[in-house]
Amino acid sequence: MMVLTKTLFHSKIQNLALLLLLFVAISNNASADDGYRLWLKYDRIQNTTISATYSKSFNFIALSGNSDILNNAVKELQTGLTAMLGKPIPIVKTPVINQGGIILTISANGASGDGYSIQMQSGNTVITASKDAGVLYGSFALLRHLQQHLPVEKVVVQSSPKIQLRMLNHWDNPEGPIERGYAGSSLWKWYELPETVDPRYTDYARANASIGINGTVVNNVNASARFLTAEYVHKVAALAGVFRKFGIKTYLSIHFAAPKTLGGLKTSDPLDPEVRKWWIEKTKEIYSIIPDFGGFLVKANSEGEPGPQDYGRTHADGANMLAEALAPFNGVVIWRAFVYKADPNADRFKAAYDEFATLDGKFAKNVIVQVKNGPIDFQPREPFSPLFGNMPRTPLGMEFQLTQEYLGFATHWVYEAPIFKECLDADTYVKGKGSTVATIVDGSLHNYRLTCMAGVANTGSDRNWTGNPMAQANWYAFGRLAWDHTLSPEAIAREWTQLTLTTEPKHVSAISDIMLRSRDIYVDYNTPLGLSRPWTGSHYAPEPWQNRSSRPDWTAIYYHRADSLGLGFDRTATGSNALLQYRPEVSRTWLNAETCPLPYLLWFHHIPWSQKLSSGRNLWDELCHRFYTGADSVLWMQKQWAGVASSIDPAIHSDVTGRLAKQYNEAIWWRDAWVLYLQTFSKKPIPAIYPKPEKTLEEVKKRVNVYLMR
Ligand code: BDP
Repeated sequence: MMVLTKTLFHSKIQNLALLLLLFVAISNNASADDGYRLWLKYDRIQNTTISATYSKSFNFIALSGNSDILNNAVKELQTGLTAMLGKPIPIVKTPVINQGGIILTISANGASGDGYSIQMQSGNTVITASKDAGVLYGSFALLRHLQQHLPVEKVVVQSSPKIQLRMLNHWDNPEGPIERGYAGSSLWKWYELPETVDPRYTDYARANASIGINGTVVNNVNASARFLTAEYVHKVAALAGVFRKFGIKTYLSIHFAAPKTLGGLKTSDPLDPEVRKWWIEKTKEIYSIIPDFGGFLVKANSEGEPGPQDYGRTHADGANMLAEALAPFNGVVIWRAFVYKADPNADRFKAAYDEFATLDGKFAKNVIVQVKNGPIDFQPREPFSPLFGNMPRTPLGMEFQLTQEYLGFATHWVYEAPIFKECLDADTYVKGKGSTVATIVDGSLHNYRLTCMAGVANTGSDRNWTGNPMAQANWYAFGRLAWDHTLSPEAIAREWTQLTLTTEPKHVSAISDIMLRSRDIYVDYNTPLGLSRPWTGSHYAPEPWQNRSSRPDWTAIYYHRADSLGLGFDRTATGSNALLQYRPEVSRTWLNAETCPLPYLLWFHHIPWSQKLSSGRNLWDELCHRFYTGADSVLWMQKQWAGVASSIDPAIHSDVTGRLAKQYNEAIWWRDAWVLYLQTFSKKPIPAIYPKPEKTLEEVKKRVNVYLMR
């Protein structure tokens, strides 16, 4: 009897345990997060003390004005607060005294431009701005504050963006694929537009507005003229109709030869009166359909795209022709400086400066020249572009790349804020110490009338927007830095983690640690000591042996210059002398191989294999050290990530776990590719403390080929 009871008892316990497991499984499943909500999660606040305090402070939302943007601000606050506090928040016309609520006001005395202030007055939280968009940004700032569970009274702030045009550049093609996109296909369903407007466009706009982004270029810089047809402009207008309700202007990339290809003219020469007329008419047509259209983004005479030089004209001639057409509508031309000619003797590093610096002061008032952060092409680490500081009379915009073209696509976890920040904080010395790139881009150094920061988007049709859920942080960080470039990568990492993943303090620190180290780890197993690899092929796995192409600067060997003597690109006076494009205060340390910081060494010097470096190791040993420790550090990332499992949504946790496992395997593969290839020149052994690669160089090469064939 006793035995039976015991058995029954045990089986009851087992059943209970099973039920509990089932409940956990169901609730886990119910909470399974597909990443769609990004950082706008508004999960119910579990901490009862915090929830109770917030509940007392937020009992209503009072709005006096009426506009789409203001209504969206109210809607966002209402949705966010209701979800976080689990109680309805009414919208009222007049604030209820001493009840605790949010008051949204427009006032000419509000913060300038798109800025906002948040103050506490008579127990209410008052958001004031001079423009509707400012109120929207202030509302998102308040929600961000609460999502981080910070004390209400600490929300008091006055904030204005440092950059006027804070834009995403989508490299989306009309048929759906995204150039260098790794998160599915285009968000824009051109085949459905304009009749069907996907609700996802609204969520896209919300996400952007929440981080201050106020412009979007919807199509690829390698532009199809199709976007200028009336049919497509109407499709774009449908998108613009959604975006403007969130303070976002819509822009188009244009095909410079459109007058010929679309308009049937004999030429697209920017000085031809018929061509000018064609652009004027086309621009008028666009504005008649999209009255608040932002302007044109242009890639011209670059990588085979047509441009003014096809007619012996300059970039300024081309830009000014478009500026003339846009000026009556306050539209802008964003003219890209990403150019490099197919010259076997040239150094691609120098190309943009050589073509643009002499045009300083020759651009019309509504032209911005958009410069990539580095002189080559979105490499994992590049020195800042020497154009910054050398065009004082031309507004220069910054172009960063969020999509991970050279950063391991959607597999490798690389937090990009340190890349952006490194460039923004770099000192150009053009007006003495403190002339940072940021002060040039924000217009304060040269008093630019127009300021712009663009991020090449990493979004796509994947449910979680960015493929790798951790890449959402790069979109987030870009927006936050475009608003305020003084924010630190660490502050942004912590903020994003709290909004998106967890508020558990230890885990916030652990995740931020991974994020902050991730770029250096990637550089170590991919392009250490200033190597770069912008060659054709997959743009994914390193293929340092790649030596054949239609032009030399589309091979790998052009960039690393490995030979029996050493490694690296000599850009001093004995080489291409590209360092001359920087101020002496900048180039001084870089010119000398002894003083050049190791992260930039091979950008500027051809270093003998046996040369001793400041680390105490010789070049070959230092390279091995970097490649091996870089790859091994991915194990650390995995361990760190495993340690936060308890506070991360299981679906997201296992997604990232899988990606990290792949990242580790690929880090080993990439390490081996470089080490085995470079060893054919250095003829030196891999230091004994490191395991020998399991594969031969030939085997590694085959693996890369197989990858490319997929
Ligand atoms: C390169 C990309 C290419 C872009 C080009 C650009 O590989 O797809 O079209 O930049 O920025 O990095 O125009």
